Amino acid sequence: MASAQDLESLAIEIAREAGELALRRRSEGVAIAATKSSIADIVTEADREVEALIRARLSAARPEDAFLGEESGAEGGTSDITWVVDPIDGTVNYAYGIPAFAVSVAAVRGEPVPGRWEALAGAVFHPSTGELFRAALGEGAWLREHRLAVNDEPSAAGALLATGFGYDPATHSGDLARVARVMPLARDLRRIGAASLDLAYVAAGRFDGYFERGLAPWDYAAGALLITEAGGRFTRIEMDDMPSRALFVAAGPTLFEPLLTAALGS
Ligand code: LIP
Repeated sequence: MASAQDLESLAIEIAREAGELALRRRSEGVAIAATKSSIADIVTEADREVEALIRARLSAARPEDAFLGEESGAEGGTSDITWVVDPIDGTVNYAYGIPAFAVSVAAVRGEPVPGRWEALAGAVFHPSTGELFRAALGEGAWLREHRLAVNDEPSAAGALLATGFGYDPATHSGDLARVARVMPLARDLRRIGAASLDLAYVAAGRFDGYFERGLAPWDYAAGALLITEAGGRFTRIEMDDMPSRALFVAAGPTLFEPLLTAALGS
């Protein structure tokens, strides 16, 4: 039975190799392969190639495990481990040449259903900076040899928050109303365009908090573990108007409840 640290080591190794491939393909020029949920929701040939590499490495190392990836979907396994993978998180940034994209690899235990699984290990690799954020359950979150900790001493100036918006224009008015409700808590707002990096930055204390609706499981599976292993709180709440487009909130213990209350609008 592999330990969480064994799974973390594999996630690190694969995320780094996958990220280096993504960076090489970016330098060679990026081709849009298709659109998905909307015309704005694109997939590049590199997304598909990088995910194929990750699947091949995982299948070779742990053939009994299940897989859930953004581009190739789900494949069952015979162990109780599922790998939840976003090969290039921040695909639009990647296509435009903005160096804010990451490879997110997580190993979860139990049902491969968001909210029901237990994350055991995760790695978020930012190829453009070489930063690799990693965590194993109960072993803390790390960047290189630096142990990560959320910022739990909000500034008198307010919180530095991050958010994102969905690909469906019909969701933007509700998302902007949420921003308006949250802004009284904030000194400023950042919108990187890659949830896994947003979450890694909350874990590292670079953001005080994060909120967004509509993330896919692969966007946050690794980042959520980084945050909880860095002393933060993370929640996924299904909203009445569209349960499939859950609200995600992450922050240090002090900011979490006020941020959640404002984001919910209750
Ligand atoms: C992206 C997320 C980002 C969100 C974007 C998109 P993708 O994931 O990481 O936070 O705001 O709309 O969902 O599509 O680049 O893998």
